[in-house]
This record gives sequence, C-alpha cells and structure tokens, in this order.
Amino acid sequence: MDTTHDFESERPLVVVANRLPIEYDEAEGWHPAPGGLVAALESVLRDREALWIGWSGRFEDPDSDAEQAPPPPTGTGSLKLDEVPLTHAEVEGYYEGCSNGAIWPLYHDAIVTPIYHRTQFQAYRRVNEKFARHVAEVAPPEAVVWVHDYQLQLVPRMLRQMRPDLRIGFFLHIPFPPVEIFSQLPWRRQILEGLLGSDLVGFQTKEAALNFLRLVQKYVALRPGGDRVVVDELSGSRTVRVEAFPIGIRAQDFAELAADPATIERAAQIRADLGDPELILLGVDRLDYTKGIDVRIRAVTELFQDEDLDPDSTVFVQVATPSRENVEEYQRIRDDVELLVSRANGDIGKLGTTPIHYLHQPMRRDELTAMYVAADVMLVTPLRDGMNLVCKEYVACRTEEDGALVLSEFTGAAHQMSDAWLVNPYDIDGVKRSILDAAQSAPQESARRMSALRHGVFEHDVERWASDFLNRLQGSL
Ligand code: ADQ
Repeated sequence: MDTTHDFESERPLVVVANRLPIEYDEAEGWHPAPGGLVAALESVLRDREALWIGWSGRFEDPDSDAEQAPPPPTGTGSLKLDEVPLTHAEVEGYYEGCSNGAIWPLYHDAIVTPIYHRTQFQAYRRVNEKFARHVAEVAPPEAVVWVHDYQLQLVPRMLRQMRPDLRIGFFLHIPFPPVEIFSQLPWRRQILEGLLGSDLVGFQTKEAALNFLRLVQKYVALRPGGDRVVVDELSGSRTVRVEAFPIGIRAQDFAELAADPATIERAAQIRADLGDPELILLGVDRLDYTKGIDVRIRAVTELFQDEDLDPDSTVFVQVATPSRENVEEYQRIRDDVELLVSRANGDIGKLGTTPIHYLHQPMRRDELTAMYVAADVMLVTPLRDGMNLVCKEYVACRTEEDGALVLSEFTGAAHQMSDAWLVNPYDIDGVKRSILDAAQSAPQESARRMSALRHGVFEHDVERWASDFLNRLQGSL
C-alpha cells in the first residue's frame, strides 16, 4: 500500500509555531499571515484535525485600547487555533532581539553581524518555556507535537520534561550553519540540547542535518551513528533521528490557478500595463537582507547600462512584502533597495519608461499567480535561504513549460533544481551572464529545463513533505 501521502494517525496532532497562521489589521480584520512557514503548513493542515498553537500578534499588556485587536477566531474548519499571549517586553527580547537579531543572521551565514544580548536570551528561554507549558497543558495524551522553527529551539527538551508521553518532532525552516559559524553562539549547548529533546529533528537539506550532527558530537559529547543520536536520560536511553525533509508547495493549486482564464487575462493585462515589453523579469520576496534583492537590482541595472538589456523593451518588477519592520537591519535593507531602484530609474529611465517597477506591499495569491504567469524570467538570488518557495511557485505556474528560472546556489531549493540557471549571488558578473542566458535561451532549451523543474516540484510537494515527516515521526516508514 502506498502510504507516502497519508499521515492520518490515531494520535492527535498539535502544531507549535511562533505565529498563528493569521494576523490582524484594521482594514482587513483577521486574515492569513504572510511568509513561507505559514504558506506551507496552512495548506497541509487546512483539512486536518489538528490544533495549531502560536502567538497571534496580540499583546498581553496592550498600550491602549486602540492597539489591541479583537480575539482571534478559534479555528478554521477542522484546524483549531490556540493563542499564546506575549507581552511587549517578551516580543522585544525573544522575537525581535534573540530570534531575529542573533539567531536569524547567524544561521544565514552571519551575512549581517548577529548581536548577542544575554538578557534577550533570557527572554528567549522564558518565552520558550511559556510555549512549552502551554502545550503541556493542552496537548491530548500521547499526542504528536510538531514544533517549528528557530524561535522555539528550546521547546522540545522542556516539553519532554513536562510531558514524556508526547511524541515530539522539530522542523527548522531556515539553514543550519556549519560548525565554524554556529560555534559563535554563546548559548550553543543549550540550543543543541533543546533540539535533542525531540524524537525527530528535520532540516531542509542534508548539509544542514550533517552540520547539526557534527555540532552534537563537538559540544554535547554524543557520538552520532549515521542519522541517529542516542541520548541517555534518567528514564533510560532514547534515540533521536536527524534527517532532511525538503519542503515543497501545493503545486497543483498553483497550476490550477495559473491555468484559470481569469488569471491568464490578468497576466495579459499586467503585460499591457507595463507597456507591452518583450521581456518581463520578476522578483518576489519578503523584504529581507538574506534574499539578495540588492544583488539582482545591481545586476539588472548594469545590464541596462551595458546595453545588454534594452529599457524600451524590458521591464524588471520587484515585489517586496514588508517584513520585521521593527528590526533595524530591515529598515536599512529597505532604504538600500529603494535607493538602488530610484537611482537606476533616474539613470536609465526616460519619460514614460520605468525600467524597474518596485512594489513594497503584500500581494493577494491570485494577483501573485498572474505575475508568475506574466514573467518571462524569474530572479531568485538569496545569499542564503533554507529552501525558498517562490522559485517553486513560479515553476508550478508555468503550465506551458516556458519561462526561465535564475536561482541562487545558496538556497535549499538549488539542491533539487539543478535545471535552473544556477548562480553564485556574490558574483555579479556571473549573475548578469545567467540572466542574459536565461532570457535569450532557445525555446526548446527553456522547455527542457522547465519540464524537468516542474516534474520535481510536483513530485516533492508540500503534502509529501508533511507526510514524510509525520510518518517518520510516528515510526511508520
Ligand atoms: P520565507 O523566508 O518567508 O520562508 P519563502 O520560502 O520564499 O521565504 O516564502 C515566501 C512566501 O511568501 C511564498 O509563499 C511567497 O509566495 C509569499 N510572498 C512573498 N512575497 C509576497 C508578496 N509580496 N505578497 C504575497 N505573498 C508573498 C521561510 C524560510 C524559507 C523556507 C520557508 C518554508 O526562510 O527558506 O522556504 O520558510 O520552509
């Protein structure tokens, strides 16, 4: 029997993530939150019996009535939502400070210097304990608990101590760095031990899993055997499995939406609105310094300046979702990107011609899909990325098997997508060459590459990722 896409189990499922899959603003009320983790998980859990525990974005100590949103809905269909309230000080220390000021940059190769504050780590530990305690209180007996991402790395061990009956899995959505980089972390041993509280630790790539195993050997003095680590505890010894589970997307949904006549019409309208260019280049990202948005703006600008691309017949559209706007480095990258765009348009543009279109706003799923359908070349150039879902979404939307993907080698996705035009984002000349090659490649060559890419994206979709992880966690594979 083929059980690969089936993870129904006797045991109840509890998902724990920093955020619930919804957020609040005055205009829209409660609506789906942006970002890769939510996009991936929400689509898998939408139709399952499961409980999702996370912060809603509401404060336990609101500054004013105006700041406080109404309570979030308690569920969407069979997926139930359960809020962990946080204070302003907790959000500042645990989320903006330790998670996004220290761990996020460190795990992305320290592209931006991580800032380590002891008080912020104390907040991180306290909030991880708050999450663990909340889960321990509400998780049904013998539940499968799936903990997500870098904000909650101490939860597995804390939870195991509180509730040894639970089966605990952890998945890291971002990269896990090599020994030389991770070793900087003042709290490296606590983090490794925190993760070892799981029965299964999952990463996006084999490299990340190997990095973790090496670090366990070095700092926790345990000798891994293959992908297993045996941990001795008072209650006896326990085996932790460490493996790669590359995340995917709901490919079929994207393909269906892309083939919808309304989407095709909207894509044609987008092309017309852009002045009917021969070539549309597209970038879509959260506005984050890891995504290499500046890299591709520089490369495209130089191609215009070198006259390899003609601004009369080429348009580059960059869509950037606002992200982590309270963190200083994110304000800086926004300024950098906006300066680069306006400088390029000032230098290259003419009256009535804007070579680079920049939208700093979230986009609805149907509009985003129309953008993917309209774009001839997709530019995905992160300096480091755990996986990157945007490149997979683009490929899923190319139902005619045309279009081309320029993809950074330093994404998890590059390990599965060798038929893309792979680039080293630190090599601007190389990026420029690949953009031109992708734009000018013969239709048969583009079709061959796109067909191979599509095969991979449909084969390794998000359902398969979730079922592989959960089946392994439940010991049935
Ligand atoms: P992210 O860093 O958020 O995810 P990514 O994987 O590219 O990055 O996912 C972004 C998601 O947000 C995509 O689904 C995309 O469609 C959506 N999005 C981006 N810009 C948007 C816009 N302007 N409007 C609307 N939607 C937009 C983290 C890790 C990644 C990993 C994922 C999943 O950093 O490496 O792939 O989790 O594990």
